[in-house]
Amino acid sequence: MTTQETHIQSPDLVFPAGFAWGAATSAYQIEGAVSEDGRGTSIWDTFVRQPGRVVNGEHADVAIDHYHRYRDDVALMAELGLGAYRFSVSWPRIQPGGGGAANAKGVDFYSRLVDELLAKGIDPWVTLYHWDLPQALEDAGGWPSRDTAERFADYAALVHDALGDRVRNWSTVNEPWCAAFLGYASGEHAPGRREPAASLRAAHHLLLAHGLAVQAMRAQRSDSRIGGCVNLYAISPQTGSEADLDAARRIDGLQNRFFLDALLKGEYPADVLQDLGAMADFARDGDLAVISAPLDMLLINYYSRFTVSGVPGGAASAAAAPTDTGSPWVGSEHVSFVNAGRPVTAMGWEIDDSGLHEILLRLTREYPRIPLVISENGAAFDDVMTDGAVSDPERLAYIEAHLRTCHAAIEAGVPLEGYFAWSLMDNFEWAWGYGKRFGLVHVDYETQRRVPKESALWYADTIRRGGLSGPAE
Ligand code: IFM
Repeated sequence: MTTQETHIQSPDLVFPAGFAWGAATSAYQIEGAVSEDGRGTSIWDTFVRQPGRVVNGEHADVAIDHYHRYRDDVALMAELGLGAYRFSVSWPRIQPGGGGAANAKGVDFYSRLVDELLAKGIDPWVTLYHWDLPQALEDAGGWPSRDTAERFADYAALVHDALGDRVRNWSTVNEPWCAAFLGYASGEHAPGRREPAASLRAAHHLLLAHGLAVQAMRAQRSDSRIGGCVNLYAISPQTGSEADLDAARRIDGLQNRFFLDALLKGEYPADVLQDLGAMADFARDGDLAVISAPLDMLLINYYSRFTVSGVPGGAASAAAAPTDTGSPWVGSEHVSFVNAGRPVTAMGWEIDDSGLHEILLRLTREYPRIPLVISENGAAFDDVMTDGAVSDPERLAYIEAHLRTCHAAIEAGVPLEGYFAWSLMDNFEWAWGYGKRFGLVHVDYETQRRVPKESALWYADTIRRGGLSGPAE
């Protein structure tokens, strides 16, 4: 691998010492080996086999074979100079049937991965749930069932017990919004259900699962740093009209405040509960106290801004628009998503780093102060391999712009402690299959060959220098 070592200069925009420079992945998207070493079936194994669920009927039985290639992958991370690597543990590898004792071989895989990372000086950041619910738990009701939250706490304790001696940084549930509303309202993700009231119960139980897991892990040891992980969007009304402002309030309510207020304030937003009416029957006394137990950090996944209109049928932007299978924004059927004309990624997501700035400042203004980490940020583009190399200036520019924004936010007093690019390597992009490439590292899905893209080399250089060149935003 060639790096740009010869061009190293002191950066103009220096990040604080100790800033975590990382990249992220998740188990189902990269591991493959779905039937090995006692792994059970997850809802994604089931979902991908249902006709029409995933583009081209693709699945992740092999994915990018990380389960077998993890040593090489860690060596690649070390070559890139990553300080931290965020990965998720597959629940059905640890508890194949969703309960009971840990599957020793499943635990052993993550234990070896952690050791390999530590041996290379890379800090392992573990996510406990990135959407691969054991199918047995879905069969018993899935996330709309309260029992799933209790089961999650047992699972979290097993993983934390096995790895807590070597892993300091933990997050519980990745993007509960997606797991609840794409999984149970629009049906775009596993398990593919389209039941609005159930999706709200799922959202609450995912948050409760987070809180119960935090309790269980804290009872085991006090030196773990534990965070919740939310996917936040900047939301703009298309105009200042009352209808558009109300649309923005609704989408901000379900996308951002529902999760932030529960985690950081111990309450659900009153206006959202009012919008939901009779469907807002999911919480029991005491749940919100469990959900809002103090955290060591908040992990934020940021990709884009939504511009919304209160006029139904406005010009919908391809990616942001609810699909024809139902709206993931439960109870917001009078909202339309508007293409604001910004450049878009291959997902059709508008590129807007100012949205990240807005979110970071809003968090420090409207919520109790807590260390923040960007746990995912990145972009899919239609990469082309030419003469064994991938030039991806759009991805590089995307990441650079968002890192500049991170720096500006830190300068403005935001306690931002790390940045994880999504994703380390090209992988299985859920219902989109393999067609959407988010990786810093290109993967040839036929040969499994990994080749760092230009953005990866640039990121490696940035990490080595500890910052960026050029004027602050
Ligand atoms: O690939 C996903 C990831 O699993 C969760 N956050 C968004 C990414 C891009 O869609």
